[in-house]
Amino acid sequence: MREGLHKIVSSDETIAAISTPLGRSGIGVVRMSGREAAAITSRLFKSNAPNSVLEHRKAQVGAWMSVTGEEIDEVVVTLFRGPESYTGEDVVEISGHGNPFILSRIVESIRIAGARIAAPGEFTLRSVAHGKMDLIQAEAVREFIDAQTEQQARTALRQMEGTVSKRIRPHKDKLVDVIARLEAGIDFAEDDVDVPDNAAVVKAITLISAGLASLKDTFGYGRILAEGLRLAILGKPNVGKSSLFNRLVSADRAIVTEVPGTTRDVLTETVNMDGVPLRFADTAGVRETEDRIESIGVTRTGGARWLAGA
Ligand SMILES: Nc1nc2c(ncn2[C@@H]2O[C@H](COP(=O)(O)OP(=O)(O)O)[C@@H](O)[C@H]2O)c(=O)[nH]1
Ligand SMILES: [Mg+2]
Repeated sequence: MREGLHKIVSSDETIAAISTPLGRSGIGVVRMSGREAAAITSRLFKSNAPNSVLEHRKAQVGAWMSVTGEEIDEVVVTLFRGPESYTGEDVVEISGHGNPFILSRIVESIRIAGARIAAPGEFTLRSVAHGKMDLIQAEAVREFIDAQTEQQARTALRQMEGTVSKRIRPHKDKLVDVIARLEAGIDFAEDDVDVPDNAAVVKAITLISAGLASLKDTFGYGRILAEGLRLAILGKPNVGKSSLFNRLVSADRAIVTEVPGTTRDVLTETVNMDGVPLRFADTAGVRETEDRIESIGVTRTGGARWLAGA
């Protein structure tokens, strides 16, 4: 797989992108990765310290210039020499001021100097291609960034650090071993090589399969933790759905009255329950109605059933 990814990732190209959200903040980071990263930095960055050279993991303060020699921002630049970097290639992190317009100008200067704009997830893709992390860990990076609760963050962090990969590896190694034995059996069928007997192969696969099944059992919980649960409150009108919803989300979100058919839209609210994000949906309830607006709500309640995965 790694060989395959290597083909997708052309290491000839140096990529750059803004790595922090597009908003105003104290600092904003532009990241650049690839063969030309250090050379482009030497060309566009003027360190405040005279005669300074770019060094692995050493932060330097200075001016980031446009290709025409105009100062764009005062920045801190850090070089990470491959393979000791996020992507495994030379990486330069440029911390400028958190202004999207300024950061875009920095990226543009890098592009003119020979890099191209990175596609979403491309830094992580390169990291996988260069064996810095596997796909399971790459997925965890996204989950970690998306985490909304402490529990989610903790789980994603463990996965990012390779806990899940370590649990899968033994199964994979055993499978590769079976494949190797089978292929040897085919390649040397006519020679006098010890060919594994079918019973032994079946036994090995059965064992692997059982191991994978128990691993799969932990997947459901992991997925709930990562994605949260969606839960719709369904029932006849005026039975107290909205009251229950308000209690569950600890807010006066839905209007409660003694008049049946008060709720007409699907209301949703997410609460953190022991680290699992629970998304509750209050619905119009299920009934035949003459009221045009309520009937739209009732139709949406049908949609909410799907939302709850029921
Ligand atoms: N007696 C009693 N009334 C309730 C209870 N929960 C809600 N109600 C009342 O029932 C009426 C309908 O409640 P609501 O939450 O709007 O029901 P929904 O139509 O299912 O959303 C309101 O007048 C509430 O005050 C309960 O547990 N006991
Ligand atoms: Mg209601």
